[in-house]
Parts: sequence; structure tokens; C-alpha cells
Amino acid sequence: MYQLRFIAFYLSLLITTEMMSQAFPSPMENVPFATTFGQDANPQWGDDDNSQVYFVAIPKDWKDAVYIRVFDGDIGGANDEMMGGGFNTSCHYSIYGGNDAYSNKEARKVDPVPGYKSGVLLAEKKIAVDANFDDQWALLATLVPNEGEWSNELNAYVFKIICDGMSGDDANLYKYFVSSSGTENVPIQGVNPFAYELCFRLNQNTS
Ligand SMILES: [Ca+2]
Ligand SMILES: [Ca+2]
Ligand SMILES: [Ca+2]
Repeated sequence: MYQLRFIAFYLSLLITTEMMSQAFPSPMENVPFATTFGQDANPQWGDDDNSQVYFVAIPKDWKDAVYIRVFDGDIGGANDEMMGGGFNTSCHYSIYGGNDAYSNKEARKVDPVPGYKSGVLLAEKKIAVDANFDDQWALLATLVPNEGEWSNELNAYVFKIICDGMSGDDANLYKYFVSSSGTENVPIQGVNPFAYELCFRLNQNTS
């Protein structure tokens, strides 16, 4: 009973505003974690596509390396939502740049369609239960700004970060930070993460 009530509070929300923060989801929006379920989870729990797409725009003046860090990138231990009596879920993180990573219309649709992984694959990591990623910040990828797709509209290089739920029925809760350091969260002036859909848990304490 508790579990049913609990999981009913995951929502996939359409996002039209930029988040204006280098942590994403943005703490200013009072969304502490993004949520991505494994593919064996019931879609009625709130995640209809088992995939979360973010874009990150890096201002053209920033020439140094950019570090994508993830908090609680694993699916196990703290923060995550166990279903079915044990953690059995893995997630595949992938980061894309180059032509088409952002400009491809399919990549900006709310639901993943063939083509949402457009662009050049720059980094990927598959994580399941992993103490090195549990309840702490960890480095996911190191990026060279001009490997992103150049956008005249944004006056920035744009990267695409995807978290796909793979097999399993649990919920991965996690968040990202775009940092100028690989070992701590140091904001970069002008960096702008944004998304077109976000699945997150509304409120844990509803009863
Ligand atoms: Ca965890
Ligand atoms: Ca499970
Ligand atoms: Ca997690």
C-alpha cells in the first residue's frame, strides 16, 4: 500500500523554461533528483519512456575542459527506489556532441524516437549497483567544449546527456553538475542546462 502511494508521485513534466543553474535538476525548482526507471518498471508509475535527455550549452568563451559530474549515478544503496524486493536495474549514461546532437528535431521530442541519440557519442557509462557512485558526486565524463554542436541561436556549444534505464524495475534517482573541476562542483559562468521533459518524484512525504 505504501509503495503504491509512493510511486504514484512520480511525474513526467514538460519543461519549457531554462533551468538557469549548473546543477540539474535545478535546486531552484525544488526538484532534488531526476528519476529514470528500468525498462521492466510499470510505466504507470510515472516514467513513460525510461529515458532522460538533458542538453548543456557551454558559452563559446569557455575553452577549458568541462566536467560532467553525477550525484548518485548508481541504482542501489541510498537515494534510489527499490522495487520488487531487490535492486536489479542498470542505467546507461551517454553524452553526445558534434553535428546533429542538438539540432536534430528528434532529439528534442518529449518521447524518445529513433534519432534521439543523434550526434557523435563522446562518452558512455553503464552503472548498476556501484558503491563508487552511491550517495556521492562522481565524474561521469570530461568534455572538450568545441566537441559540442555549435549553435548560433544559443551562441554556445551544446552537448546532449542521456540516461537510459536498461533492464530492471527500480527507479534511479540522480542529478548532474557541469563543473570546471573534475573533483568538486565549481560553476562555469554562463553554462545553461535545459531539458524538454523531466521525470521526478514530487514529494516523498505525502501521507
Ligand atoms: Ca544510490
Ligand atoms: Ca528491483
Ligand atoms: Ca541513483
